Amino acid sequence: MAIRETRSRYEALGLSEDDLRRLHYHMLRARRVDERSWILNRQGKAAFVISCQGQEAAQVGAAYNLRPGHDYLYPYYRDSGMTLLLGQTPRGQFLSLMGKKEDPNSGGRQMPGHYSDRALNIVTASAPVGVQYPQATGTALAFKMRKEDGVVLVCGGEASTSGGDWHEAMNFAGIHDLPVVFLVENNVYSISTPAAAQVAGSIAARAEGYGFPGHAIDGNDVLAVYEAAREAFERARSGDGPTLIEAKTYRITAHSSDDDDRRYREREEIEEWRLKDPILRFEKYLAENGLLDEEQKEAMDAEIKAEVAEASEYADNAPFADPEDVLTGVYAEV
Ligand SMILES: Cc1ncc(C[n+]2csc(CCOP(=O)(O)OP(=O)(O)O)c2C)c(N)n1
Ligand SMILES: [Mg+2]
Repeated sequence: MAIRETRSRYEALGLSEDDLRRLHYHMLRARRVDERSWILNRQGKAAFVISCQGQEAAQVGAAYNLRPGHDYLYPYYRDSGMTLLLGQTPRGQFLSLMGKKEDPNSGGRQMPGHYSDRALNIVTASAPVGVQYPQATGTALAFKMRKEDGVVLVCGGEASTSGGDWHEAMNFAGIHDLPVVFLVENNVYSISTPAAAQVAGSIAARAEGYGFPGHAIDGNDVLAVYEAAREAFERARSGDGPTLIEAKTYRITAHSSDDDDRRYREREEIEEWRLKDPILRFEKYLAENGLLDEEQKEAMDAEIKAEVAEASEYADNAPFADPEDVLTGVYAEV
């Protein structure tokens, strides 16, 4: 009976068993790539790491709705779970991390986390927090003016909603009923500043003031995120306008490899959230529904780890970007 009830949950969402396996695969792969990134940092091979760990359900559940190369993604620096799902590779991730010439995002010239891919319609983020929002609404306006059915997914952390860009974009999207989905990955911290000292009231509730729906959801439940995002994508595609989703989650790692989080949060708090780890939670759900046993889990993990090891090795041996390439794409050729 219990199995039937939870089963009907994903069946009601129109997801097949294969979909569930892919959701699991993409979350686990993003985690393993991220873990490897920290090792490369500690080995002195990657200067800077910024993590998706803990936010995989929010990222994979939302991005699973994107049609690669058709819809547009404006990710923020933690969204490797999204870019990997869309078709970027662990190799590309490590090449970028180590500043190698073959880095698909920028040829080794940008900081890690600035994802960019023309073929996949992933638009690079600028370094100032929040500037992606008005850019994303511009693309959504273009879709509308061209009468195309594309949807724009734009993402950021909870602190990015404290800046003007976010509000301007929300207002603009509301006025023009734009096909855009705002995903706020509320991970409780902005570097060392807790959300309580950074965000007034409810983020999700702010959408009402801009004339469209906002939903606060459990961002560590991949099916809940998928469901909210699917509804938002359908709304956007059918011309009904934007949706805001606030996915409540938690940043398991420090802000970045340059930050010592023992200075501003208790270890117990992290341990409490580790119990709500989105991947372990989904694995439990799959196991309870007879869709994953230990052997299958280990086989998938072994496959991912082999890919990650090969990718990391490849990137390690790849040549660095040429120093003379540093200004490519920065100034016009005269
Ligand atoms: C305009 C601006 N202010 C400050 C920074 C420095 N900064 C980089 S990331 C970050 C934290 C943003 O927190 P949040 O939006 O919650 O995202 P999270 O890193 O928690 O995922 C800050 C303050 C910046 N890049 N741009
Ligand atoms: Mg945050």
